[in-house]
Amino acid sequence: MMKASFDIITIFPEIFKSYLGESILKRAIQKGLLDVKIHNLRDFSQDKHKTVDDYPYGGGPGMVMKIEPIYNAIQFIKSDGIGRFNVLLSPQGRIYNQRVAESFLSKNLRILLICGRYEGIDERVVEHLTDDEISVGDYILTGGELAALVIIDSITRLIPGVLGDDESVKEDSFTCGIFDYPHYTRPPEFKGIKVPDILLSGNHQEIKKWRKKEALKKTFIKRPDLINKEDLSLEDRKLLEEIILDIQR
Ligand code: 4FV
Repeated sequence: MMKASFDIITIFPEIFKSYLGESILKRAIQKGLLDVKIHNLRDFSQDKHKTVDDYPYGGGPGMVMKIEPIYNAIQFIKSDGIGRFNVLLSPQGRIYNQRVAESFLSKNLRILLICGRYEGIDERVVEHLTDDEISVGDYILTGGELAALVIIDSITRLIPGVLGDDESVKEDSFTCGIFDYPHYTRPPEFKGIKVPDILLSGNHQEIKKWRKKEALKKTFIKRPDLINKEDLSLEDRKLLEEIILDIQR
């Protein structure tokens, strides 16, 4: 049985309890498909004030996360003899996407997520205690905890048995390199806006074709950078040419 396992180093363990205590991730934990151990970094500080940050050498604004508590936390976590893949969440990391999520899952790694806070983290953590540095986007958060939840969520949902219907993953946006097809549900008409007739036709072959074309069209319009023509089948390349002609009309 495939399982996602994470250790999290954070100074705000409570942040994780609500998100992991609801819905799909809660059920994944109950089913034994997800395991998350949360470690409060302050428990690994050696001074009586539980200090985890300090002033930056060389001056400058803000505080810097100290290396010793992080080192102590990693040593404690690894003392169970199970190897960890240490991931630092940082805006300077490689950009996280579906491919990275799939790659982490395929390697069946027990991932240790280090959540930064403050102005930054002692560079020696990056250089000597980190196997990978990941950014969830080119913007600055107040802490790495949200980034850690993004990684946990996006990897866990790929595990068979986590989502109600495992077919969903196969049709996800990005899984096939292009966006998912448009979705509709009742009512068939809302304030004069109708659901596309094809979806009410019951003609599953035509519906499949329509969905493929719409997915390709949406991707071409919104994120043409995601389309790599070399990866498209001959049929899809023809479909794309049809779409481009339709748009140009
Ligand atoms: C971030 C990101 C991020 C930087 C200062 C936490 C913050 C604070 N993490 N992807 N973008 N982290 O902005 O992962 O330490």
